[in-house]
Amino acid sequence: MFSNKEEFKALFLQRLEMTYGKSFNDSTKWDQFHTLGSMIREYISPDWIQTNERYRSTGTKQVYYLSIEFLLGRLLRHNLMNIGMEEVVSNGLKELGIDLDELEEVEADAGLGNGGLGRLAACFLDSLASLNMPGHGCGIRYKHGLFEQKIVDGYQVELPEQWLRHGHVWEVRKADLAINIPFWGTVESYTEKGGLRFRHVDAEMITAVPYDIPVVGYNTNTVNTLRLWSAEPSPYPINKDILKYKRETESVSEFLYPDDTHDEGKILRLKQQYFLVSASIRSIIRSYKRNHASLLKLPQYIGLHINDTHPVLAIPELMRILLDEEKLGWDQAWEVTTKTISYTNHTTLSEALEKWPIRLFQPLLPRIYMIINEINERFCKDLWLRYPGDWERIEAMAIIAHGKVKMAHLAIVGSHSVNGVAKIHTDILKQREMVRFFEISPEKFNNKTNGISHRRWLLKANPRLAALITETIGPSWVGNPSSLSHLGEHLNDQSLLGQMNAIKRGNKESLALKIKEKTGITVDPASIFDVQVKRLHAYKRQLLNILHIMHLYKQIKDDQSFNMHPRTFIFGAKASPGYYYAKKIIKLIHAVADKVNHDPKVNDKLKVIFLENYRVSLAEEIFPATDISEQISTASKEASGTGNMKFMMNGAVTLGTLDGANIEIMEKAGEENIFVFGLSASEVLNYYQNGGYHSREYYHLDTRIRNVVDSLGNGFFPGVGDEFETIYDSLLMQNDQYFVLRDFASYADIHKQAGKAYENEQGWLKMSLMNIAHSGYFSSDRTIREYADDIWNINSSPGAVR
Ligand code: 26V
Repeated sequence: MFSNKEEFKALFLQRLEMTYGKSFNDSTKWDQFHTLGSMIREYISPDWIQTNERYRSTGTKQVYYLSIEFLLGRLLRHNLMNIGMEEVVSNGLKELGIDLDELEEVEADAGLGNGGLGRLAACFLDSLASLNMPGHGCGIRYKHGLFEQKIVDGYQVELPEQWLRHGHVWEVRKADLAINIPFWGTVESYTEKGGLRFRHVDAEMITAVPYDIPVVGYNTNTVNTLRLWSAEPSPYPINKDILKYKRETESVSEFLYPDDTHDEGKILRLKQQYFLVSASIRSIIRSYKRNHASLLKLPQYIGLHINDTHPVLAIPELMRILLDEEKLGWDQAWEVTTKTISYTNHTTLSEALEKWPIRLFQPLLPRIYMIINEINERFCKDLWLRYPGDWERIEAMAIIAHGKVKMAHLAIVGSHSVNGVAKIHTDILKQREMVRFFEISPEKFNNKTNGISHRRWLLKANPRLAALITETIGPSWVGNPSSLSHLGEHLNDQSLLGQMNAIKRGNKESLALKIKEKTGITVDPASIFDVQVKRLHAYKRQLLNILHIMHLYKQIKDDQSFNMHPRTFIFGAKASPGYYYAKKIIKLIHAVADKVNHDPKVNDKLKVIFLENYRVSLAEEIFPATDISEQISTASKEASGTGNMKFMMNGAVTLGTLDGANIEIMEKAGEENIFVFGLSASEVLNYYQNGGYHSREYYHLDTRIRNVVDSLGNGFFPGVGDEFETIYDSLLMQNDQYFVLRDFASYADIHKQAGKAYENEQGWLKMSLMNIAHSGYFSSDRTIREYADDIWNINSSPGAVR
């Protein structure tokens, strides 16, 4: 291929002209990006082949991470960095008059996820490959990733996302490895060697075609695989309206998270889930059988990890293969299955726990339903032996009850490991949400606090800070992020603090330019950049943030002597298309922004920015430019959060509740380096259990609260009428179920403290430094090592260092 700048340039020019049949001068940015991407993919290929060969020849155990979401973002710069060719390529391109930064912008984000869960999967793949661990991803190649958000007149409008419009340069289609997946039809029984057997007949087939994406480790020649399945019509003849069949088939991999508020959407979502697991497991077993005679040893060589309950049909699907195809008995099949499968829970919110109506499930997946039914009956029988007569308990724990299949129960019963994603989350699972399951199998439950790739979120996203860190403590932190702690030894190094300050200022200036370009609004890089970026959800309480901004606005207007360090509040958030309340909050943020940003009386103190279409590539520009990280979910509700870790690693100081991983951030960074406010999780859970909260009391007793809440409907926002009535009602009529008013006063107080702290520049920089220094724990490398040691039992299988 190429090993230096000159070779790179020559090959690049030759490739470009050969592929596109035009001269370099006539080429577009897209031609150039595609040429470069395909060169890098080919560069990676020999290592990809060798990695697979290495895993095969050593017979090492391999793990497959099954996930309905992978939020990869862009891959060009990431891959260049990981293969150590960033400088060669960047310099070579420069000599051709191409700016790599600009070329990078051509790549569409692979946005195959909603938020934290999907991005976690992407960080895990990065860590697995970088740690030379045999771990691969299995997902769906959605034609349209998460919708593109446009804001029109303050309202969110969703447009279909088009990441595949120009093709995806990193993928390799493997049509010869396609697999047919059966849906509908019936189950037939027959006897064989005296035993009763079952087969699924008259099914409608959907063909799953794999597209493989190489997952390149950092500074190693390990290249794992992310296999994404695309749904295509089956080539077999069928007695059906062919166009209708084609449409129905292709719809399976058309959209990420189709609207499932109606039956048709629910069926589609269930189809996606079975499509993913069935294609993945059939292909995994197919390659396993090339090297192994018996499926009984499967757990010794294969681990299947299910990322939340979406891929939980892996359990009955593996059972089906072992029973119907491999002809094992139930007990053997069950032992193999449970030893192979492990499960991560990512939420305790009851509305997010999947339950599928039998009336939809059974006709779509008749054999799978039968197997779940059998699992349920055997499980309930065991419970009966353990708790004779305790119907109430058995009903509550059953996998099938009240006409529904409870996917979380199936996941716990059918796997050998159940983990939460932060200490407090796992404790809540063990002590409350899943306490009855914990009682019968305590050994299954464990915690794996989430992590993020420090390579993507610090080394790549914030190269100047990364370089300063390396200059200060040496380069070992890249391979071993916990050694970032050595930064703590430089707490009094004025020059270091000064440089950190300059880097943050530079990053804020870049973001300010972006804000100007996107919104037309000028923000002052000397102001505090106070940021809340994440999905819009009531429990994440963007409402608390915006109500507090309204309060600040009123204070500045009403009180001439009021003084505060100027602030720029920045939001980024997508609301689920059918989530009416969340969309109202987006509108409210825009109404406040409109009022504040156009009021010259407050403008030297306050600006409110909403950055539309929040996604991975935008996040990479925001985290390095943030001073204050808003992590303000109602305590007990956010399982972990991972944005909180990205901010911390980039030197932002958390302002948050004691929820999710914020608690561990506080433990690591030190109480003096984080701003904590609000109810604790146990206080919240206590209110839910015993009552005692009356939001109206807070409204009546606190004039600040009354003022802002009244502003939602009293003409404060001209021309909006009763636009915000739903929000007003949620706070006062529905007793504010996320404790926004309850936490308002302490939130306002902590903001005052944070503002004051910021004015002490040295003090602030030290807080920032301590956050970076203790962020190494939150590298996904640490998380993945824990999964590898405690759950998967896999080892590092190193090739050579690049
Ligand atoms: C999904 C839904 C869907 C229906 C309506 C309400 C609702 C509420 C929450 C969810 C979340 C589903 C699972 C999930 O994405 N969990 C996130 O996982 C992250 C990675 O572990 C973690 O950092 C976040 O705290 C957690 O919310």
